[in-house]
Amino acid sequence: MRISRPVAALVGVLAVAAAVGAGQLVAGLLGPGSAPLLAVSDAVVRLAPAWLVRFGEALGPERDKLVLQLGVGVVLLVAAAVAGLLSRSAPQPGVRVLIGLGLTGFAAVLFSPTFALLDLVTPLVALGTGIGVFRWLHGLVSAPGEPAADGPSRRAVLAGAAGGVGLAALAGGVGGWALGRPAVNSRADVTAMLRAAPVATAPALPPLADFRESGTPSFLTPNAQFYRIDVALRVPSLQAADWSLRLHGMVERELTLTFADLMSRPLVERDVTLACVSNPVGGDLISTARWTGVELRPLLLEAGVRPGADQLFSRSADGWYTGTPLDVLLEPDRGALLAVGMNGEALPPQHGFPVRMVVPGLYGYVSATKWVVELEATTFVGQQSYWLQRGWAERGPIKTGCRIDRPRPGVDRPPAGPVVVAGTAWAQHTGISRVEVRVDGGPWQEAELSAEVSRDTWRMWRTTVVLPPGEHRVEARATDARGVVQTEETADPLPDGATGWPAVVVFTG
Ligand SMILES: Nc1nc2c(c(=O)[nH]1)N[C@H]1C(S)=C(S)[C@@H](COP(=O)(O)O)O[C@H]1N2
Ligand SMILES: [Mo]
Repeated sequence: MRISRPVAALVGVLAVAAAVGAGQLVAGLLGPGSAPLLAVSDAVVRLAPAWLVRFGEALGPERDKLVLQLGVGVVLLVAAAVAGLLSRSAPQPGVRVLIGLGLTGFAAVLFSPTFALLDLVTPLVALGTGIGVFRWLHGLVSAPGEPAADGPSRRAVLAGAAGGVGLAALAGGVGGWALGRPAVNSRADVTAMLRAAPVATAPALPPLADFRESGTPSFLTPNAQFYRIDVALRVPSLQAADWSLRLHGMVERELTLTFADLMSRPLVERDVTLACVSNPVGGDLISTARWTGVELRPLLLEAGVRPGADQLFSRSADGWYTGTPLDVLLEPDRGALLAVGMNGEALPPQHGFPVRMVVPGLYGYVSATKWVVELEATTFVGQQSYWLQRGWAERGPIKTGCRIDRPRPGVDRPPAGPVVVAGTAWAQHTGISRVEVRVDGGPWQEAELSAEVSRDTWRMWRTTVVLPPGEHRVEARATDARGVVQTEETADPLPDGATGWPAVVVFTG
């Protein structure tokens, strides 16, 4: 008997839903790296052309990930319906489609950068569930003749089966999500450890570290507002107790550190402004935190980096990887950290719990590895980092820059007369010595600077300009502590960071 089209499609969709639900449940037990759906989305990110990934980054780290997962979900839904529709008479064609989908998930898990052998169980369970449910439902709806007169109608049997499978799939998905949730307790423990630990604390912030009342950001960015950039579709949920870091490669002595080893080393606190290379002029992919952590340089010295090594390659639990120039990390006063704390608490999951790298003066993409689990002394010739492979520069020193935070174009419409212009400026690891503002291409006027906290952090500025009624273009430029003025030449973020003087158009009236 031929199954009607809608019923056939429903059988396919239910079978795939059951497969995904089973996969999520097993992934919750075995680890997120084994979830086939996630692995497929992840593979899409890895194989996507650079322009697509950049576009994704422009959408914002949360939205692009959601869009990608939805896209994969829609493709899967269509494939599931097709599997059903091809099987209106016999189950075999649909089963073949399911096997195709299953193999895709299998391959994605197998070639995932975080692959472990046990992870293969998940796509196998998902595939087995999918085929089993498909065959069972198919048999149910294509059985010849009506069921016994006193039994439930075919429609009722089908509705019952559909509801049951749907609910089981949902329960599997929710169960897997709950099992795989980030290590909440472990974070609370680390926060408590940090509060009790002997930390060489950073000095208290001076009273005028920011000009918030004039519209600048706060000097320290609250963790919830700290910009976020990464390619992790699912935040790794490592427990601190399970974490370890291997330092190996071109070194005299390989080191392996557990979280307890790390915490037993001298802990320091350091204010550092992190910036993303893809931040456009005027953008907000820049934030500052008070990081607590262990100095990286003594660890490198202990391991004994061999001559010839010029890159410290770092890998994260989610399979991302980058390379940091070793000469920078080995500078006696660079102050690179393996950070465990951020503004007085354990790192938030999205910012690298339990351990990340922080290197003052370098863009995040070459230095700020979150969820770091491996460090390898190597050469730039020998290994290429994730973003280098996608066209970004090898070394990523942060370029001197500034941003105008007030007035906000299109939002603030100050009355003609004196208008406060305020913002932030940065030249990490060098420091800011001057910020100037000009109106409509007129003479530069020097702005007041906030108290300097450290040369590794941003510095706020403000000044008052007199604006006649009408439209005005306000520009700013920063000068670093060596006297070098930020370049006027405009450049795109790709390949090594945007440049140009920020400008806002203001209407007074
Ligand atoms: N594991 C991992 N670490 C990563 C990234 C990533 O994609 N994966 N992105 C880097 C980039 S490009 C930046 S700008 C910083 C951002 O750190 P944040 O999200 O804590 O602000 O993290 C870096 N560390
Ligand atoms: Mo970045």
